[in-house]
Order: sequence, then C-alpha cells, then structure tokens
Amino acid sequence: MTKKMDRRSFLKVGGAAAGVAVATVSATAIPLVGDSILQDGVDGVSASHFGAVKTKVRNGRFESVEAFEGDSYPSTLIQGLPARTYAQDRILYPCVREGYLKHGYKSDKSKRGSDKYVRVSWEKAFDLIADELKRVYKSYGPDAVFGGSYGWFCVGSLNNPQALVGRMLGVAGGYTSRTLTYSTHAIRAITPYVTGGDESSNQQTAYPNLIANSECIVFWSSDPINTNQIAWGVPDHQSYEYMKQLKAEAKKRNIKFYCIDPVYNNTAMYFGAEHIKVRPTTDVAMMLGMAHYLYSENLYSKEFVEKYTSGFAEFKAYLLGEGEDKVIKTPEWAAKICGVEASVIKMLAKEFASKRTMLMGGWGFQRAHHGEQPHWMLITLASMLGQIGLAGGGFGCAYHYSDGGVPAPAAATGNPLSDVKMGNGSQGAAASADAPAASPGLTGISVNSKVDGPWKQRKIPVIPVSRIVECLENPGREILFDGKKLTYPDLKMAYWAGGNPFHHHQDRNRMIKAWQKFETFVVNECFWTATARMADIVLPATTEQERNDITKSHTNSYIFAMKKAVEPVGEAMDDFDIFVNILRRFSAAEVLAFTEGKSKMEWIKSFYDESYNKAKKSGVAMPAFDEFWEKGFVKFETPEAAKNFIKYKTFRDNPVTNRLGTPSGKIEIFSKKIAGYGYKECKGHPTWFEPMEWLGSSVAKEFPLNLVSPHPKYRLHSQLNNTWLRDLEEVQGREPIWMHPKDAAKRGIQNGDVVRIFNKRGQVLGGAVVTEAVMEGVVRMQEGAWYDPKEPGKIGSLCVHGDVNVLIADVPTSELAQGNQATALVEIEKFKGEIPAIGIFKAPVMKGM
Ligand SMILES: Nc1nc2c(c(=O)[nH]1)N[C@H]1C(S)=C(S)[C@@H](COP(=O)(O)OP(=O)(O)OC[C@H]3O[C@@H](n4cnc5c(=O)[nH]c(N)nc54)[C@H](O)[C@@H]3O)O[C@H]1N2
Ligand SMILES: Nc1nc2c(c(=O)[nH]1)N[C@H]1C(S)=C(S)[C@@H](COP(=O)(O)OP(=O)(O)OC[C@H]3O[C@@H](n4cnc5c(=O)[nH]c(N)nc54)[C@H](O)[C@@H]3O)O[C@H]1N2
Ligand SMILES: [Mo]
Repeated sequence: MTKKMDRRSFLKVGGAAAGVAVATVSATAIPLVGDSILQDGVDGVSASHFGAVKTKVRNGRFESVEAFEGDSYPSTLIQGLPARTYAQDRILYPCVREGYLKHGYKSDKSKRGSDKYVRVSWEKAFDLIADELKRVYKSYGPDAVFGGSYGWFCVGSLNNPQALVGRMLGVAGGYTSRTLTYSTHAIRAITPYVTGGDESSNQQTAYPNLIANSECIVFWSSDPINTNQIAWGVPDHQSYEYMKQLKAEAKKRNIKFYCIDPVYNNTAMYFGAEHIKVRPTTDVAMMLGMAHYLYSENLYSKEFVEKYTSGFAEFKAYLLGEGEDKVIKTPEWAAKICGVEASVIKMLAKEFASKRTMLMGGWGFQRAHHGEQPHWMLITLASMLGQIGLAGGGFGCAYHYSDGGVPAPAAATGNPLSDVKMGNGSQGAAASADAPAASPGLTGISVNSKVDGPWKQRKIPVIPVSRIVECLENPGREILFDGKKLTYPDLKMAYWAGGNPFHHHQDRNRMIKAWQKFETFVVNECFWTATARMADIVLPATTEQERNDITKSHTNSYIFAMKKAVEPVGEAMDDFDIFVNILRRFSAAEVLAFTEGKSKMEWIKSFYDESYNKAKKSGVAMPAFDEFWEKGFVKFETPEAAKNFIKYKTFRDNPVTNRLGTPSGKIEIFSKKIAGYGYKECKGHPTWFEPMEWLGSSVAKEFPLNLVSPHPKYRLHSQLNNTWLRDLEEVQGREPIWMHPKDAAKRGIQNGDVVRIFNKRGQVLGGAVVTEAVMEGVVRMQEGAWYDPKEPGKIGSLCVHGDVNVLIADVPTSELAQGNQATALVEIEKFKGEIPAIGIFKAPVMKGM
C-alpha cells in the first residue's frame, strides 16, 4: 500500500479484509489505525513549560509528541501534552453550579463542591459574568473583585490568562491584584535589603566557570536535576548538559558535592553527594553554628567582611551571645536544634573555607515559618567564606530554576511577562549586564491597555499573594507588610484564569470555609481541577496546542512559533476570546481597549516584529515573520563573554563604582531599614527563630513526623496529574509518601501500604514508599496531587488521593514577606478498611445527564 492511497480506498481494503460492509462506515467518523501509521498527517511546532515540541497530528487528533531538535535532554513531561488534551476531565462546555444558576450571588456557598453543574450556552455564561461584575462594582466598588489569579498557566506571549484576566478586569472596572509568588515569597522580599537585588532571578555564575574552578558544590535545599525539567518560559534543558560536564569534571578533579537536605534528592543521587541530614526548617541554626566556628577559629575572611559588607558587628554580637538572647551560637548549640552533629558542622565550615566552594541555595527552605532568614543567613555565611565574586565560588540561589547558570544571550527584555506587574514578572530570565545583547527577547500582552480611557487612571491595589484566605477572613484588617501598612479589602467576587488555588494554597479546610465569603467565583480552566469544582461559573479554556501563539526559551536562546495543532476539544475557547466576549457586555470602547484593535494573529506578529526591530538595531539578523512562522523557531547565539560570567565580580573588583543597590552599597548583614520596622519575627540581622511546628516543638509530641512537600518529578505542580504520567509514581493510585524504615516499622507500615496522614488541620491518604532517602523523623510528599475529598465540599473530609496542602498551615512567614509555608508536623497510620476509589480524574456528573 502506498502513502498516496486515499482514505476511502484504504477503508475499502481494510473493511473488505475484515469482512465489514464498508458503505455504512464514514471515513471521518471512524478513523482507522492505518491512518495514523500511513497518513502523513500534520507536524507542527509548539511549546510548553516542559520544552518545545513537535506535535504529531493524525486523524485530526493530537496523538503524540516529539521533542524539539534543539532540546538535547527532553523531559518525559512533554509526553503528558497529548494525553491531557483528551483527558476524561476536560471541561467541554460552559457550566454553572445548580444553586448559583437558581439563586445567583445569594446561593448557598456551602454547596460548592457538592452541587451538580448545569450546562449553559456561552452567551448565557457571558451574560451572567458581565451582570455580576456590574453588580459588584456598583454595590462594593472595584476592590471587591479579586483578579490576582496566581498560577502557572501555559506559555505564550498572547494567551497569558493571568495578564488577560487583569486586563479585562482593569478595563471593566478595576480589581484587587497580588504581589510576590508562592515560589519565592520570602527570598524576593528579603534579598533586596541584603544585596540590593532579587537573588531568585539574577544571573548565576556560569556553569563553565564552575566546571573549571569549583572544588566543592553544596546543594542546600536545592534539587536542580528535578526542578530544571521545567521553566517559567520554555526550558531548552541546556543545564543538563552542563551538569553532565560538571559530573565528568568532578571525577577528574575530585570536586566534592554535599546535599544539605532532609531528603537525599534527585540531584544528590546524580552527583553521589554526601548527605547532610538537617531537620526541616532548622538550617539557620546550622549556619549560625558554622558562622560561630569560622569566627572563633579565625577561619573567616575578615577582608571580605570589612570591605564588602555592612553590619557584621551587630551580627557578631548576636552570634557571640552578647545580644538580647544571651545565647552563644556554637556548633554544639546548633547541633541540638538541627540534628547535624557539631563535629560535622565544624568539618563543613572548615571544608567550605579551605576549598573554592559554591553554595547553591534552593527555595525549599524559604517556604517555612520565618522563611526570610535562610537566604539572608546563607549570604552572610558566603560573605564570611569570602569567595563571592571569585571564580567557582560564592553563592547562587537560582541554579535549580529555568536553566539557571546556563550561559545565555542577554536580552533587552528578559521575560514575556516583564510588564505584568503581578509578581511573576521577576521570575524571568536574567539578563547579564556583562554579556553583550545577542537576543532581543520577546515581550507579551500587557496587563494594562495602551488605549486611553478611564481604565488608565485606575489604581490596582495588591495583597501579598499567599494572604488571600486571611484577607477573606478579615476584611478591613490592617497588616504589616515589608515596611508598609496595608488594609485588606472586602472581597466579594474572584475570577481565576490559569492557576489552581485549591492546589497551591495551604490549609485546604480553612480555605474552603473562607472561600464561602466570595459571593461569586468564576474560573476559566481546561480541566475539572479541584478549583474548577469549587467555582460557580466554569468556562472551558483551550490548551496550548489548540491555538496559535509565540513564546521564547527562558534562556533567550530561541523564539518559538506555537502553531495550533488541533481544533479545541468540546466548546473550549481561548481565554483572550472569553474576555473579549465579556467586555462586549460593557461597550465597544471596552472591547477596543482590550484588543487595541488587533486580531490574535496580529498581536502575535506584533510581538515578533518588536523583537525583529530591536534585533536589527543591535545588528542581530532575524528572518521576517512569515519565514519564522514557517520554520517554527529562531535561534540566538550565546556570546563568549557569557560563558565566564561570575556573579558579583564587578562589585568585588570595584565596590565603589559598582556599589550594590542597598543603602550602604554593600552586602547588608545588618539592615537598619529592617531593624527600623521593629518587627517581632524579622530583626535587623539573620536570626534563628523557633518555627511554629518543627521536630523540637511541643506539637511534635502529638504529631512527631516532619512533613516536607517539595516539587513533583512527573508533574508541574498539579498539571499533568490527570495523565498516565501519574502511573509512573503513584502507589495504589495515591500520591507517594516517603518514610524512613524505622518510622514505618514503628507504625507497622510496609512499602506499598495505603496510609492515612493527619494532623489538626486535616487528613489525606498516601501510598507508603519506605526508603532511607528520607531522614528519620521526616516524611516527604510532593505538592500538587489533586485534592479528592471523599465528601466533596465538606470541611474536614478525607482527601483520598493525597493533596499535601490539606496538612500544611496557612500562617505567614513574618511581617516582612507575609509568605507561605510548605512543611508541617503530622502523624501517620496504616489505613484500615476498604480503600476508597479515586473520583477526581473524571468530569463531574452534570444535572440532567
Ligand atoms: N505544599 C506546597 N504547596 C505549594 C508549593 C510547595 O512547594 N509545597 N509550591 C508553590 C509554588 S512554588 C507554586 S509556583 C504554586 C503553583 O500553583 P499553580 O501554578 O496554581 O499550579 P498549577 O498546577 O501549575 O496550576 C495551573 C493551572 O492553570 C491551568 N491552565 C493551564 N493553561 C491554561 C490556559 O491556557 N488557560 C486557563 N484558563 N488555564 C490554564 C492548568 O490546567 C492548571 O490547573 O504552588 C505552590 N504550593
Ligand atoms: N519537575 C518539576 N520541576 C519544577 C516544578 C515542578 O512542579 N515540577 N516547579 C517549579 C517551580 S514553580 C518552582 S518555584 C521551583 C521550586 O524549586 P525549589 O523550591 O528549590 O524546589 P523544592 O523541590 O520545593 O525544594 C528543593 C529541596 O528543598 C528541600 N527542603 C525542603 N525543606 C527543607 C529545609 O527545611 N531545609 C533544607 N535544607 N532543605 C529542605 C527538599 O527536600 C528539596 O530537595 O521548581 C520548579 N521546577
Ligand atoms: Mo513556584
């Protein structure tokens, strides 16, 4: 059979062979397997947070995917893209919760989660939303609508639901937004005071420099082998090539690796790192012990501290017990808190001081009570080691994220979201001032309209992103936040697009109750997530492969075309079109303000043309749009200078001309500004504060296991959990929970058992993985397993699948960042009785269907 044979003749042959009456079979309705093997189909280019891809379309279906040719280390996660398209829990048409359809904003909110849904037309859904927005604006004012809509949505410069929802609400009448992120809440709030910048997103000392010069590399709460699978933009996974080279070089030069973490994580396993088992949320005590040893043994760099830092004297007084608490922070004192022996603390201090050492700080330990302290203390420790600004030494807090440390072309604008002032913007790729621009970057749709109108004057207030529940519970309350005072608005309505708060936020049961304060909750989603199931109005959104767009790699090495591979599933609509339709219920002026008179393809082309013009000015050649679109990508070269970039080298070379952006121009070990705030839980220098729940606290008597909740291997948070990828890891259909063999034995738990994990906040099921990779007393359950309550909507219900955020407290880090936590104390028992079925990965039953 030749490839030329058309569908009909192929059908005849196939049908005849099978003895079927062919005439009654419609070729389009019943695609045959032969079609997918023999038909050429349409291969397109698209992209995702997991990598750029080639989409394989056969039989009108997005059947499979191949990695983009420029991605040498593609992640398995891309395999979830076709699978999720046809997931059983795709939202197929607009739906309204039954009680809401009957009673509108006066409905019984406690029915969220248990009410049935009713299918409605798009027109009806748009009318409901527009009318409700108008009512809320009129009755309560613009601040009553929450449009902060945090989350990791798709990639794409145009189809950015977060920017679009803000843009729509801004034009319609205004809204309350949010600041900072669940990722970097504490580090981003604290490090501007310490180094004058955001240490979560600036340029890291480049890998080639580490490979040539480092003698010791420390993964401190950091797991780059896992977390670099994804990027905020598109990953090109160049970091894996460099990690491979680093490992090869380590063999030759005997580079030493340490993993300071309660868990022997993926990266530790890859590099064969020595595991330093630190109790969760006690790293600051450990670092203080090291600092004390360095000071008392005169192993610290006095020159560095004097020339490049400010406030060491105040810190020293605290370290030596001359401050208020009168506690001397010896290694022996630290050992009692952090569980690492004093001799090991001393050994590490000596080793880091004697070798060229790079401290790679991840972000796990800043998602904790007093999460501002670990990075401040890490930078203080690095200052005492005196290697900041030297080849292969110092510190970096973004190696684990979005190909951090990869030498990359600098860009005039790093991030497609750079003008989205909602916190996520600064997670963008860092542009090195030292490297010449070789990529123009790529911008994207802005949250603010450029068209003149009343929306331009609107002030958009913000709350710290993780304080949403506290805000709902306490309208009008004044809180302290980062040196300012802020009053919580009285929220009545929320519109979420591109995030999953019923995954990402902590203390699920408290959250369900607080959410009842919203009179109306609207969600645009592709899938029936826990969040969609709590909504009053649910609108089906397209996935990335069902629409055209444009995006770039996080490193600025590529601009990618994202070509629509298939027609939207069901009635799914692009977020862009959803918002245009809502604004049609206002007036033509609002619609124009939103679209600026451009079609979607014109927007896409305009982003490209902007880059094209920028590139042209700096002498970089780019193909014209049509040629680019046809080919699918443009590549940008990495300048040689970027390969040897050393963070803070220019500052070290000349701290006067290259002063930091702090008041003293130096690294602030003591911050007068912070001290001046007079906060109880964040002082003028890095401080050990006892967290609300840790292994040394009284709560541990009842709940003796310290749970940590790092980022998942086979998901991006909750994304892709509704695909077969979950089968690669789940235990009896539950999210795995790692337990040390001794902790398991004490409880009669065996590998593969279904267990109940509980504390005062709630209870979830998990599947036990008994392993020494987690230290005794600690258990590990990844964030992002879909919340699947046995009794939906009921506060306190058992989550049968393993949403870790049922167990974690929603208590802010401190008055400074007001950030989120990711650890908790729990108890675990073997689950008795019949194991409940999983219900979350199917669409809910519709009223009348
Ligand atoms: N316990 C604990 N909790 C945590 C963390 C932790 O470490 N531990 N980590 C925190 C961190 S760092 C983060 S960043 C957050 C992540 O929290 P989220 O970003 O909220 O999590 P995601 O699962 O990525 O949710 C994104 C949602 O957007 C939807 N989506 C994708 N594309 C589109 C689109 O085009 N249109 C629309 N309308 N929707 C779309 C997806 O289907 C998905 O449901 O979680 C935080 N929560
Ligand atoms: N595959 C995959 N990659 C991702 C993501 C994903 O969901 N999946 N999410 C992305 C996002 S949004 C973000 S923000 C980043 C997150 O990046 P990170 O926040 O750095 O990642 P985590 O996995 O939360 O934590 C890293 C390590 O910290 C450890 N840890 C936890 N608590 C403590 C502690 O108290 N002390 C010490 N020393 N170690 C501790 C954990 O065991 C883990 O090994 O990852 C990104 N990459
Ligand atoms: Mo994150």
